[in-house]
Amino acid sequence: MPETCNGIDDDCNGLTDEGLGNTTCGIGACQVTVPFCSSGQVTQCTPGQPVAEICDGQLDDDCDGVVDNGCACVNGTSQSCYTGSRRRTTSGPATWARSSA
Ligand SMILES: [Ca+2]
Ligand SMILES: [Ca+2]
Ligand SMILES: [Ca+2]
Repeated sequence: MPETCNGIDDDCNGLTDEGLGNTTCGIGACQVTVPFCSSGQVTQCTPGQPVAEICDGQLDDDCDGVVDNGCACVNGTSQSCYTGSRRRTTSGPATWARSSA
């Protein structure tokens, strides 16, 4: 029998609930990875609590999928600082271009 999360060595290879992988939930700084199975039970994955965005150039602290949204521009960061209309070019590398409209 294939291994399932039940606390039993279903496939009789001497290991119990092995190879079932992990569960990941949440986004940004709230992302949590837990073992899929723990003590014979499927683990509930609870995302971390969002906090106010911190302008650290790295983490999506408030977990809305955007890093450092609402932060002022800082030299050396890759955040888009252009506040006018913008569009993504439809071919070539992913670059932002000033809209002609
Ligand atoms: Ca097994
Ligand atoms: Ca941040
Ligand atoms: Ca954010």
